[in-house]
Formats: sequence, C-alpha cells, structure tokens
Amino acid sequence: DRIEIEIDAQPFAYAFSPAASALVIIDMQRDFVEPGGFGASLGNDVSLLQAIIPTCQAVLQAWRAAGGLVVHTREAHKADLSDCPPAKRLRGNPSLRIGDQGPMGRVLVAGEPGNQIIPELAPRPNEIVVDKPGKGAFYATPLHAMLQGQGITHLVFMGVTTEVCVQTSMREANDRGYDCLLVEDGTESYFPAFKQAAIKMIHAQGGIVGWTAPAAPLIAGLA
Ligand code: C5J
Repeated sequence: DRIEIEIDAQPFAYAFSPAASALVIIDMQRDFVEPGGFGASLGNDVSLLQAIIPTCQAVLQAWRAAGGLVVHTREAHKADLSDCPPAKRLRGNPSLRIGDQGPMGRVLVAGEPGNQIIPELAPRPNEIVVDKPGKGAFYATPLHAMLQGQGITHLVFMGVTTEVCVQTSMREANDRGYDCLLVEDGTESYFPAFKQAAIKMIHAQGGIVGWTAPAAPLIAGLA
C-alpha cells in the first residue's frame, strides 16, 4: 500500500502515498464560519468562508475512501484561559474577546458550541482532532509526535483562514520536514487578496513552503 499518486500542482507535480500522508483540515469550526463567532467578532464577513464547504467535503470523502489519515484542528483555549496569552486576548477592539460569552457560547473556548467542527465536516471516531492554542497546528500540541508515530511524511492542507492558521501551520510543517500541499479551493480567507498572495508565497521560489493545487486533480488522483 505504498502506491504513489502524482498530481499536477504548482510549482511542479506533487507525489504522495496515501499510506504516508495525512489530510489536515484547519479550524473548520463554527467560530470562524458562522455568524456570532470569533471571526465575526473581528468584523469579518463569514459567508466568504462558507463557500468552500462543498469542496472540503468532496476532498474529505475522496481521502477517506482512499484510506488516508485525517486530522482536524480547532483553535481552542482552556476554560480558564491559562493557554491564552493576554497579548492575544487583549489585542484590538473586537465586539467579543476570547473567553467572552457569545451567541455560540464562550468564544474560542474548548467544548463550547462555537468551537465544534461544522457538521458537514464532522470528524469520525478514528480521526485525529487537535485543539491548538495558537495559529499554528504544531505549537503546544502533540501533532508532530502523532504524525511521526504513524510514519507520515506528506501533509495535504485545507481549511481557514488561508493566510493565518493555514499558512502558519504549513510553515511549521515545512520546517519539520513534511512535504505539504495546499488545496487552493479548499481554503479561504476573509480577504480574497490575502488568499491569493498566500498561495503565491507558498509555491514561489521552487516551492519554498510547499505545493498548491485545486481539489479536482487531487480527487481524481485519489479515485
Ligand atoms: C484566525 C484561523 N484567523 N483559524 N484563525 O484567527 O485562521
């Protein structure tokens, strides 16, 4: 089961074996995608992010059918906020701060309704769910150890937001030696120009952070 799949990507073809790869879905939680959550509290239009849900579902379905490992992350803080630096909580002038009570429970707090992955992409019991206190999925989490324990060398990323948690996580993964692919239409930003810039930054300079490709060739390759 070490079959290699090669797909058209930028800046050149991306090759991976499903058995040594994980699909990493970043922060597709209600806090970012639904009104009343953290993303909206910062003044963002969350409907932009909802548009990628069908594509994320299609990639997730194809990935599961190929038997690949799936990782879901959530930006989540402990109820006592001991893992939320004051610099993060007090920055700016949001309508609700992290830990405040909002329409979907306490903002960005683990276990609250707003902190759950959206139902369309709900994790299955055999999939990994990582709660992360930072923007990157590797900071203060067991993710690297879990992936190493399963012989994972390649990571395929989707989720939100492209230039914040997705790009930060890809850079962290790249520095840890993973070959990373970003699914271009499986990620979104509240700022479309930032998404486009992040995609270019990732695959520029010979793939300095990794590769990018649309969902279609990935799904076709997995079939
Ligand atoms: C943000 C994230 N944008 N998941 N978090 O604050 O990208």
